[in-house]
Amino acid sequence: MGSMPEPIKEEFDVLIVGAGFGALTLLHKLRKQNLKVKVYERAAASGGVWYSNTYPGARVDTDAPVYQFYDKEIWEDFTFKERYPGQKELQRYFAHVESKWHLAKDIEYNKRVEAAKFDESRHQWLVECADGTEVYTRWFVPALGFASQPYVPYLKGLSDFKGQVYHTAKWPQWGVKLKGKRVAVIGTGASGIQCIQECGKVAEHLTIFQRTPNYCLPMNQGLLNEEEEQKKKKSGAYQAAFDTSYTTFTGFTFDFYPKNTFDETPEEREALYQKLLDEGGFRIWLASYQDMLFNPEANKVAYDFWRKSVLARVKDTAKAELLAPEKAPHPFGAKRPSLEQDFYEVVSRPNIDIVDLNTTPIVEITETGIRTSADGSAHEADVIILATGFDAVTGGLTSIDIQGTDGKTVKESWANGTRTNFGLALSKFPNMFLMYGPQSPTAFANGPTCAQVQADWVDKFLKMLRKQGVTRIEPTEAAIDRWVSRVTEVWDGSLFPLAKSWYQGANIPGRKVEPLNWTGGLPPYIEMINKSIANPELEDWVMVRSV
Ligand code: N01
Repeated sequence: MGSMPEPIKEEFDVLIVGAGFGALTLLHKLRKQNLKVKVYERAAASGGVWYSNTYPGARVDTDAPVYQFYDKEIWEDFTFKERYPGQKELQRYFAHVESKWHLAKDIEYNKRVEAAKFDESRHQWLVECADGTEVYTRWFVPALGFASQPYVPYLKGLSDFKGQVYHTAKWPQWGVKLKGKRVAVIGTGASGIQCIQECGKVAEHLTIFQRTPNYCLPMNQGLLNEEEEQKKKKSGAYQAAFDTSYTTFTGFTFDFYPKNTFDETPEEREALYQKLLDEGGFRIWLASYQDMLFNPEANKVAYDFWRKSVLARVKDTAKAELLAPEKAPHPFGAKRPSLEQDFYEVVSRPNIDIVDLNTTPIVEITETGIRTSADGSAHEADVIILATGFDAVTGGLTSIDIQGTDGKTVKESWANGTRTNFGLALSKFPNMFLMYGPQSPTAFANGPTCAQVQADWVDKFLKMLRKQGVTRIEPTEAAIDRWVSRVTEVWDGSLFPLAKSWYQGANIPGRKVEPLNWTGGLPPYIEMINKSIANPELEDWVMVRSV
């Protein structure tokens, strides 16, 4: 008997991996081009980070109205209840988007892409999923976000711990009871701060294991009134905010203050800082003096102001010195600050301890808690929360076995450094476009603004390529060299390299430290990516037209 014929594989024009902001807007746009588009999402619902990060207190750090899609069909009848919406509301929002744009029929959930290989004879990618599915697609779009690969550091004895252990990004959908428990939180990034702020209110005892203090900023949370918001929508205020977001450095509605720190008197500075702090959110970081992230002296003035505001709230001097040390551990804003509501009041409670891992590092996890170098016995805990972050920006992509035309995976290709053209495409990986990936504005831009910019670009580019009969395209090495140099040059001119942050992969032991984001601002980025495809010869690209 002959062998069974291979089953015929399904073919798509475009396969998008992940169902977050980038993927959904791209799916919606590309379907209008009559393309056969599919989204594969490993989780059970859309939302990306807003599906997986269900830890207590998870909420977005962008204030209304720009943390959403700018399509009127979506915003006209959905109004967020809070100025900074929480994770549950964002999940509801994603359900609203799916239903309005009728997306569900083109998304497969619980579908994990494991590998992809470019087939030169077909100019298509062969994509394999964990469930054994194999499909062909002409265009392949990993839209994995920058925080899809949780990072757990090596902690001796972790598997011996008899209590419960959770990473913030792998929190059970059904929740975890923390009330009355002894809780230990390792890590004080954005996830740790939000989690501590909530669980500190219910836990019997909370121990915070801090390596680097987070320069938390007041959120100035508030409820949104449906009637008021409707009025704003009708008056054009929403549309104006969306339009503004494309013109600012970071895709928010505010921009850097167009003066240098020492152009103003100490009194004027104090007044500006206070105003920005009172308005809340990232303003004191991203709407402050334009030299704050470039000039160390200017930065120190900003740090000292911030520190004073924290000391006024934390009366315990030992805790205050750990949370806002006299000597700044890194420049103000060179690591991502977290937004807080009452974090400093919560950590001031007597049932909360802060362990400084710089003076007393973790030695091991025992069956009942965490032992540091200073302890005879461990810090007893019922629950350990790992708020230890992500193999950020590149980790999602390098964890998939995506093989280029030279036989190397993305991970192997980037062993000596990340290389992309505009954070959108790679050499030797034809017909592959990234959304919200490395070397694009990603972590330095409001998420939805960046995602919509890049989805517009992919949409426009594919329209043009299809019109010209292009079936295979990849950026030139020269274009990539230029972009990597540009990304590095802009980064090196700032104070960002001085912080050991995930912005440059410094949080992963052994990882090459390099700028992972474009820090030159959204407007020039938009201009550059559009210019690179405006030229009919497409000199940044190598392409093949099929007859
Ligand atoms: O991760 P992080 P995150 N021993 O990498 C510590 C976005 N986000 O999940 O700073 C002890 O920032 C580490 O210490 P250090 C946002 O863009 C957004 O909190 O390296 N500690 C750090 O304190 C954010 O920036 C939102 O010294 C260890 C922490 O773990 C990004 O995601 C909410 C350690 C990790 O912090 C990542 O945030 C949440 C070790 N071995 C996240 N290893 C909102 O919009 C690491 N740490 C609200």
